[in-house]
Amino acid sequence: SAHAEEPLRVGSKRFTESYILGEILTQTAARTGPAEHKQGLGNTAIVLGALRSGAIDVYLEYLGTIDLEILKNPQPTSLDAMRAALRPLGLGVAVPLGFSNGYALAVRGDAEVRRLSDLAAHLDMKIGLSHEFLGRADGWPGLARRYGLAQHPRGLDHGIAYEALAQRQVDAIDIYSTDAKIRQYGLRVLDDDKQYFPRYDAVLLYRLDVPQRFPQAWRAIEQLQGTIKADDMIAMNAAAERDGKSFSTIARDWLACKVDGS
Ligand code: PBE
Repeated sequence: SAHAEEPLRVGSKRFTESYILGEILTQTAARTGPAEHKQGLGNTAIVLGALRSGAIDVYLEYLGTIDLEILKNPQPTSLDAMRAALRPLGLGVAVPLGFSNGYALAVRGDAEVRRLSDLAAHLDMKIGLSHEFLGRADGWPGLARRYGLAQHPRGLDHGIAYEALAQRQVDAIDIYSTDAKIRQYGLRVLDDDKQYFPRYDAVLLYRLDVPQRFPQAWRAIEQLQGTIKADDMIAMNAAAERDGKSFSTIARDWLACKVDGS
């Protein structure tokens, strides 16, 4: 059993939204006791490793990522199936926040293509993809197979992908559906006309002993269920990337109006 003063440790991945949600979880837990945010640990594999080793207790993950990338299921499964597969690892899924943040491919607003299947006939298009998407089972390899795409994408840091697209260094990029820059750059998100991508609902991935070790923090965190809609998340991502607000300020402002104000 934990020492009374041991902090609840929250992790996050290395992109805007993950930092913000890590702050929201940490600040929520901090109202009940010590809490610590280990920010921007790395990609999915690294944050998962930190969770499994006990270096962190909880982080915000996405259902499709749990299903296809973490559990390596070849096809999307059910939430019950995911829970059953995670239990032997000492992990659980809970508290859907109320939005999903999915992968898609996007092009400049004046491009000819509208659907992912249109890409097959445009071999001249240069595709730039975030490094994790390039290698993931639910990323490029499966997408290329499903749609018969023969392009050779290059790896791009997601932080500079929108600028590279605007500068015409590439003609298509992978986007996260709650990225504020989709609207800001007037991009067209290509229709996934062969339903390749699964749902990526935002949920907590946590060590199963957390509710017993941190009962008050856990009850506080449970109150976040269903409270963040996609437009809220897009606005928070914009506050960071467009307005340059700090992740902790964005989280504090959101908690002040959403939780205290309701
Ligand atoms: N994303 C988009 C994902 C999956 C879809 C970047 C939010 C992630 O696994 O982090």
